[in-house]
Amino acid sequence: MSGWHGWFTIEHREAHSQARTGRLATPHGTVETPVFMPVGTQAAVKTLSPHELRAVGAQIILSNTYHLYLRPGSAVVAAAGGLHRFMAWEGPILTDSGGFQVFSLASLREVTADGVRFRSHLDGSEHLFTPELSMAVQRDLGADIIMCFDECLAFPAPYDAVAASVERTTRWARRCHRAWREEGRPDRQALFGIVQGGVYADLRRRSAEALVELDLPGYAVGGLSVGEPAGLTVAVLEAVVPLLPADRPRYLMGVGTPDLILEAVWRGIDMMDCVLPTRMARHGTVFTSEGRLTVRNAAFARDFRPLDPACDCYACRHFTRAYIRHLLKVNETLGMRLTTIHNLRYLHRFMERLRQAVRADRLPEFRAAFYAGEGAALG
Ligand code: PRF
Ligand code: ZN
Repeated sequence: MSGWHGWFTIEHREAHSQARTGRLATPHGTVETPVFMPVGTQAAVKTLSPHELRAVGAQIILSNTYHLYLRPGSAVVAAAGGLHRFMAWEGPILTDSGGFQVFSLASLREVTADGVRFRSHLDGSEHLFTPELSMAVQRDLGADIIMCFDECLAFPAPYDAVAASVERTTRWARRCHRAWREEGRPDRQALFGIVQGGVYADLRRRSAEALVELDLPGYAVGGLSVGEPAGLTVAVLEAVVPLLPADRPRYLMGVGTPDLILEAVWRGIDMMDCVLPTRMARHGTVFTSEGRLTVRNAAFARDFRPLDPACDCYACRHFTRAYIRHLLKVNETLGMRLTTIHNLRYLHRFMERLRQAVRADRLPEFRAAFYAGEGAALG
C-alpha cells in the first residue's frame, strides 16, 4: 500500500439508508467502521489501562494535541518513540488538532490570520498555535490519523461571524495540507479536513467544497454538538454528508449518545468520538439495555444484580450494583474503573450490533427496535 490511498474500503452499503460498513487500514492495524473512538485526552482513557481498553472492544482511541503539547510536550513523547509507545497502546490513534480545545479551554485568546495566541489553562503561560505548529506537534506525536487546525464557534453564532470563521478555517486547512505534504509523514499519517459553517447550509457547502478540493484522506464534520438542539445536529449532518466524497471516511466530532450515533450512522457517518460515556461513568451513570441508570442513587443500596444483566463486561460478570454504588460513595477508584469499563463495553457492543444491522440491510428494523426499547430511555 503506498501512502494513504487505499486506507479506506467500503464493505457494504445498507439498502434503506446512507449507512455503510468499511475497513480503515492504518499502520497500527485495521478498524471496522462505523466505529466509536473512546477519548484519551492526556494519553490515557481515564482510569483504564490499554489492556482493559482492548478487552472492552476499543479499536482506535482519540488523544489531544492541545493537552499533550502543554504537558508533557511533544518532544518528550517523540523521545519516547511516539504516542503509541509512550502510552503502550499498540492500536490506531487519532489526534485532534488543538483547534477545538484552544477555543474551549484556553483563556485570553486572540485569533489572528496566522493562528491563535492564548494562555494555557494550566499556568497562564502564553503560546501561539498555528496550522504549521499543530501539524508539527501531531507529526511528533505520531498518530495514525491527524486533524486540520480549525476554528469551532459555539451555538448560536451570527451568520457573519460563522462566515469569517469558515474563511479562516479554509485558509488554515490549506496551510495544514501543505505542511503535512512537505514536512509531515503523509505515508504514515492520514490528514482529515474539518467542515465548519455552523447551522448555515451555504457556509457548510462553501467549507466542504474548499476542503474536498484538497483531496484529503478523510473528512470530519465539526461545529456540531456545541449547544444546538439535536434536531438541528441531524439536519446539518444530512446536508453536509452528501457534499463529501463517498469513498472517504466521514467522522462526526464530539457525538457519543447511542441515539445520535444511530442517526449519524444512518446518514453515512463512519467514525465518532465523545467524552460523554466515560465522563458519565465517573459520575456514576451507566447505559444499560433498559435505559440509563444512576447507580450512585440510594435505590441501588441493596440491589445485588449486575449493572446490566445483558452485558458481558468484566464489571457485570463479577460485581453488583450495590457494591459499585458503595465504591463510588466512598471514593474507591475501582468504582469509576468498573463503570467506565461497562459504559465503553456497552457502546462497543452497540456499534457491533449496528455494523451487523448494516451488513444485513436491517437498519430500519434495528432503529425501530432501538426506539421501542433501550433507546426510549437512553437518550
Ligand atoms: N473541531 C475540532 N475538534 C472538535 C470539534 C470541532 O469542531 C468538535 C465539535 N463538536 C468536537 N471536537 N477540531
Ligand atoms: Zn457491563
